[in-house]
Amino acid sequence: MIATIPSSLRERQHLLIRQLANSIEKHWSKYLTLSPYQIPEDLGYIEGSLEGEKLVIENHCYQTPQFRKLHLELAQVGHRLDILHCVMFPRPDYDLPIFGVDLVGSQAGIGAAIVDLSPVNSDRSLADNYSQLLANLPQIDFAQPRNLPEWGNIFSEFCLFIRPQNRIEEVLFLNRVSQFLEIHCQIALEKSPLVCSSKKAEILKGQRYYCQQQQQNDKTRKVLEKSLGQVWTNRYMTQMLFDCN
Ligand code: BLA
Repeated sequence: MIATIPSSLRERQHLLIRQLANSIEKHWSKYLTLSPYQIPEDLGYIEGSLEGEKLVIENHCYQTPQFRKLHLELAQVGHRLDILHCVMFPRPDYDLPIFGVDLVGSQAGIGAAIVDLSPVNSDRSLADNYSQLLANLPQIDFAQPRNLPEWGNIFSEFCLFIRPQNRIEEVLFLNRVSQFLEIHCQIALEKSPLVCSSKKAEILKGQRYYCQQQQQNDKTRKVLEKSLGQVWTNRYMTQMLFDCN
């Protein structure tokens, strides 16, 4: 008898999620020197179905000399909701912004697509090299930009938050994320670690604030709580999604 090997979640997910997951991993392996990352015990692959609907979560994590954690998460709720979440946390001795992307889709299409390079220094602005390269990207006029929630003060002026209207806009979003990743990986590779301990402390503080704000996303919390319950959700949001030691 041949055992059936469950296919990776992404094969069953929305096309844009599959393509973005592949693109992120392609950039990571092209530019960065990846090592394994120890995922907290029992948080790597999760299945939960407290209130009926089954939630499946698959995590892929790495570390590199510049990044303490590269996190790509794919999740599916029943046949209703497909999610991609990705965050690149720099080590505190690297003066780099936090790259983050979130896609939330249903059968009706992708409802939320957000990407940013979020500054973590005390004046919450991106360094000149980032600002110049990002400002030089050709302007794209998406038909349905979305407004950031209140906790979204962590995002930069280059944050892109939209509801893609069609396949053309999905591909434009995919390409824009790829441009963000290329800029970010190339700048990261040129960086040397900081020696100034007060600058490191400033960065750590900024990363903690980023995590605190993201933990206030009630939409993420609700989806997780329905399947995993409050205790697990809290642990997952503070130790896996937005941990900051
Ligand atoms: C929105 N995130 C959402 C929404 C859901 C999730 C259901 C609402 C979608 C909508 O309004 O159309 C759910 N996202 C999840 C879940 C996970 C997830 C369950 O990642 C993980 C298991 N969120 C991030 C990152 C960013 C982010 C890295 O994880 C940004 C870089 C942003 N998600 C983000 C924002 C919203 C959102 C800004 C809109 C929130 C709002 O409008 O209130």
